[in-house]
Formats: sequence, C-alpha cells, structure tokens
Amino acid sequence: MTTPDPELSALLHESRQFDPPAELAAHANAQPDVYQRAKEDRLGFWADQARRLTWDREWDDVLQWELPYAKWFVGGTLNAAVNCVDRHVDAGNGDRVAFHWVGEPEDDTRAITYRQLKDDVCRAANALTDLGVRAGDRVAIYMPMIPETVVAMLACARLGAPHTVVFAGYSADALKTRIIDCDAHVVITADGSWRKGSINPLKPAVDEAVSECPDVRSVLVVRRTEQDVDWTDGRDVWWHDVVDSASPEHVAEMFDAEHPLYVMYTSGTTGKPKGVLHTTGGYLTHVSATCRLIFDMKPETDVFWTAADIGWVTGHSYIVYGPLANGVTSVMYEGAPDAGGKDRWWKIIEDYKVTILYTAPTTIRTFMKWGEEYPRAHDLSSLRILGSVGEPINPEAWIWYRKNIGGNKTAVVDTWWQTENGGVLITPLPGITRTKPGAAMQPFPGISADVVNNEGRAVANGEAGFVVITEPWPGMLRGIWGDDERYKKTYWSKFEGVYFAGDGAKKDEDGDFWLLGRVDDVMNVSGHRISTTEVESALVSHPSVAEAAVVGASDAVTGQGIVAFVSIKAGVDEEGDAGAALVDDLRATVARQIGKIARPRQILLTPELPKTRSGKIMRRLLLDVAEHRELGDVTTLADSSVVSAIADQMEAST
Ligand code: 6R9
Repeated sequence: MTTPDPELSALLHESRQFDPPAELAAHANAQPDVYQRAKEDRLGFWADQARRLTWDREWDDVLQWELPYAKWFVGGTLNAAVNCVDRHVDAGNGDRVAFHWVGEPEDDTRAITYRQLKDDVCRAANALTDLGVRAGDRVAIYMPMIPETVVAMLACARLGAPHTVVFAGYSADALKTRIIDCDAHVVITADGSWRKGSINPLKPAVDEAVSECPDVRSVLVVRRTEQDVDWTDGRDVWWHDVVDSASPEHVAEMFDAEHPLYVMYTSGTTGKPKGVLHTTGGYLTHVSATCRLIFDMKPETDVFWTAADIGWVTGHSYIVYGPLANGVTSVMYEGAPDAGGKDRWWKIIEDYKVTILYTAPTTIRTFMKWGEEYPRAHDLSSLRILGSVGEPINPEAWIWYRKNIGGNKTAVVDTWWQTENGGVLITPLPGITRTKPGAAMQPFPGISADVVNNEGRAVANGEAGFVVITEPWPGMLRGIWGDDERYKKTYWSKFEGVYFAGDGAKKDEDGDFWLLGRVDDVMNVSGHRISTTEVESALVSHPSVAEAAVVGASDAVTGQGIVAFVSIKAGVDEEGDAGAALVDDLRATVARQIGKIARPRQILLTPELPKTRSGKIMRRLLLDVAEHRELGDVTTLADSSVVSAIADQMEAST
C-alpha cells in the first residue's frame, strides 16, 4: 500500500468557493456554534442527539470503549421501528406522507402516510412472527425498490430480528453466500422488479440460492411484476396472503441500545464479503442527527429524496432509518434514471417539489453526458440542498450539479462515509460551510478524523495520507459478522488505536479534507464496492481460464470500470470468433456469480500476467496499461517483456 500521491489529483488546482445560501444559513438546524459545542463536550453532543429519539429507558453511560469495541448509550432501551414510525403517529403526524413512492411504469405511484406505514409494519411483524421469526434471528431481504422493502426492514427491526438486505442486482450465488454466512432462515423477496420497462425476475434467483440453503424454511414473496413463478409448497408464502390479512396491532418490544439492527455485506480486500454489523441506539442516533444537520431536514416542509438503492448502505441510512427517524416526507423511486425518458428524475422533482436530493457522482456524470436540456425542461426551483456520496466528486461534476440541477443557488454537500461508518463522517454543513467543489471539507461535529502518513502521524496541511477516525462514533460498525479477527485486522491493525478507513485523502492549506479514493484493492463502480479478488475468483472459476488479474481503471461515467486481464489455459482456442465467444462467456460467468454490476468493461486475453519474482501479480502495472499510461517501475518484475506485450495488445484493441 502506498500513500496516495496528491500530485496525481487534479483536485488540487480547484480554487472556487461557495458561501452557504443566506436564506438557508439563517434558518439552518445547524448553526456555527455546533462545532464548538461538540468539541467542548463530544459525548454530551451525542447524548443531545440521542435525546431526540424516543427511549423506553435512558442510558447509564453514553460510551463504553474497549478498543476496538464500542458500546453506545449503555443500558438504554428503545425500538428502532417505533422511533421511525409509531412516535410520529402518536405525535399527531399520522397523516403526513412518509413516502411518495414512484414506480417505474408511469402513473404507478403510491403515497404512504406514517399511519399506513405503521399499520403495514405491524402487519408484517405479526406475519413474520407467525413464520417463526424471533428477536435475534436473521432475515434476508432480496427486494426491488418498492414500499414493501421498507416495511419488511422495519418489521424485522420491530421484532429485533436483524435484516440483511442483499442488493437485488446480485446473483443467486451471492445471495446464497450471504444467507449462509449470517444463517438466515427466512428470506423476503418479490416475483420480480421493473428495470427499463422489462421484468428482472428475482424469485428464480432466490429459488436457486435457497436450494443450497437447507436451513431456510420460509420464503415470503411480494407480488410486483405478476409473471408466473415456481412455487415450493410449505416454504413459499405470498405477502398478500399473510401480511395483508394480519392484524395492524402489534406491541413492540424494547431492545437494548446495542441490540443488532442489521448486517450489511460489503466487499473487502479478499474475495469473501464482510458482514458489517450495526446496532440500534448509536446507529439511529447517528443517522438521525446527520439527516437533521447535514440535510437540514424540516419535517413540516421538506421532501427528501435519496436516489440510491436500498440494498446499499446509503439506502438503509438515508432512505429508511434517518429520514423516518426525523418524520420527514421522502420520495422513493423504483426504476432506472432514464425509464420513461432521460428527464425522469427532473419530472419527479417537479411533480413532488423535492427540496433535498442525495445521489452519487456516477449518476451526476451520466446526466452530464446526456445533456443540460433534460433538467432545463423542468421546474427544479423547489431544491435547496444537493448531496453527493459514494466516490470522490470531480469539481466539474460538482459545479455542473449545482448549476444545472441546483440553479446556482443550492448548497452542495459532498458527504464521505462507508458502510462500516453507518452514517456520514466528513461533510460540509449547508448553512455554515464555505464549500469547495470536490472537497468533503470537515469531520461532522462529534467526529474525530484525521489524515496520517505511513507511520500513523498526522500529516501537515497541504499533505496527503490515509484517512483515520481517531475516536469511536455512534454509528460505527460493531464487528464483522462471525469474524472478529477480520474486524481487528481490517480496521484496527494498520495504525495503533485508530480506525483505518482504507481511503486516501489530502488536507489542503486550510485543513479541509479532499478524498482521493481507495488505497486497497477495492474498486468502486458506479458507487458499488467490488473487490478485485471477487471478480478474479469468478473469472478463474471458468474452465478455460488459467489466471486473472482485475483492476479498476478510471472511467468518466462509472468512476471506475473493471478491466480484466485473463490468461487462458493451453489448448483453448482464442483466435477470432472463438476468442470473442470466450470473452462473452467470461462476462456471463461474472454476472452469474456476482452480478451484472461486476461484469468487466473490458477483458483482454493475454498469454501471461506480469508478476514479481515471488509470484505476485503486479496490478499496479496493469492499471497503467488499462489507463493508457507510461508504465511505472518494472524492476521488480520477473520478466518485463510480459507487460510491454500486454500494453501493445491494449493499444491495438482500443
Ligand atoms: C456510503 C458509501 C465506501 C467507500 C469509501 C470511499 C468511497 C464514499 C465518498 C467516497 C470520496 C465521498 N466514498 N463517499 N469517496 N468522497 N463523498 O459509499 O459506502 O459503499 O461502503 O463505500 O466509497 O472510497 O471508502 P460504501
């Protein structure tokens, strides 16, 4: 691992700055004294945030910290679903819309009030109880972007049964691995999902996955796309049969603040995904506070839209738990950004008068490619805050976003965080921060972050290094499911006593943070984290493949694009059509084992891969090749002619 080179980053030449919009600043939930308050009494600040939730019993201690294990709000009890739903109804806001749900087919919309959501969550909790789900049991959720997905998650939370939501773009194999790893006995899914006007079947993937999960006893199926599905009697049950008829009365049990809320799988540097564990009180405090202070949520007037998938942590924290804990109205959209036209999003914003939009740079770059005429055709004047998350946002994309979507008047918040963090850690505050396009600026109040060099010492302003979090925070992961050693090794062994994020960053002359991307082998494709090892393993599983090396090459649209270098076994025909067919087959293999999102952008069939003398594949050089750069240092190679041959081949192929 090398320290990121700040000179490689064009970000450094960015000098534009933007003051917070005056109107926003005047009424913002976060006023400038918030930083000072949190600095003077960090735990007191977090306790104040926690008090905005409804607790059944208040905690005895805000924090107990035994490195690397934190317990927050120790002794406190609460129920996450009650905090997200019931208490808003009890406070007289039952008629407020929780979700304006927009289906992909036009005119397929639903408005769900907090009262309806409460009834649905209670029904689902009763139905799950009938299926034998008890506090502590894990439930796997493999669902499209429909309201039932939120209901399913909250029903699990209500029962204290940690959910594990598996992104519906993942394959049967990926689903199986996750079900087995967290030992879920119940799976919730749908017949299919809509994607650009066609049906993407989900139930067959669940059938395939579950055929190898002997402990799964129930599959609860929502009818969404209405095509025929195979049915296993005694195991499969329709949601409309058991949930719709269940009682809307359910008395929620209160759980310890540290009771597990969910497990979310994310890629690590080895092939096996990590089950990141989040618990209840600290997590809910963190996501609720960040919603209120970063997105300045005003439940009476705001319409919030996180345009992300629920299967990503961003969906968990900023579609489900954070906005609902604040009692705000959200938009939830089922489909692709260009379903029904390249202006679909802008039409949604106009129709629902969305005030806050949160999305990823990869999507913003796609919109840039499509052109300004699409947003221009709609009235987007309701917007007041734009958020970005998932990867570094290029200054040009930031400026484009603010100008074409924000009408040059909104605040833009570039929020840095990770699945492991639970909620945002480094970000501007929209009514306070003078923003710099491309910079995530400063740690959120109550968060202690720094940039350190190889020795773990804080770098001076103007220098780059590794992002570390130096104090525990409420939304932090509590471990990796079933793998304590990996938890310690991945996050707490690189530098003593601090959390190692795996990202590079630079602190500029003012001490503001500019994130520079991952320093390990995790790629970021359209905001999805995919490990190089995972894709390599899939490729190598193909009978014709000898070896594979995968790199994430920078890509103008997706952030990184997967480029695979594959050496095939002797005797396998790779000339002409046979080679093309093999490449197709390899892409299909990756799609099957991991998901379509992991299909390489380019596969180069090469006779050999460049290796060190000790046999390690030199991905760094392959990245140079994939990005059409001069080759870096080749002196550690066993045979340097291998990589120059690959470079020639790459130039010939593009
Ligand atoms: C929330 C989320 C985490 C990785 C993280 C970093 C990258 C996220 C970023 C950003 C620069 C930002 N990342 N936000 N990089 N600026 N604003 O994305 O979680 O899927 O776990 O990914 O994403 O590299 O380490 P997750």
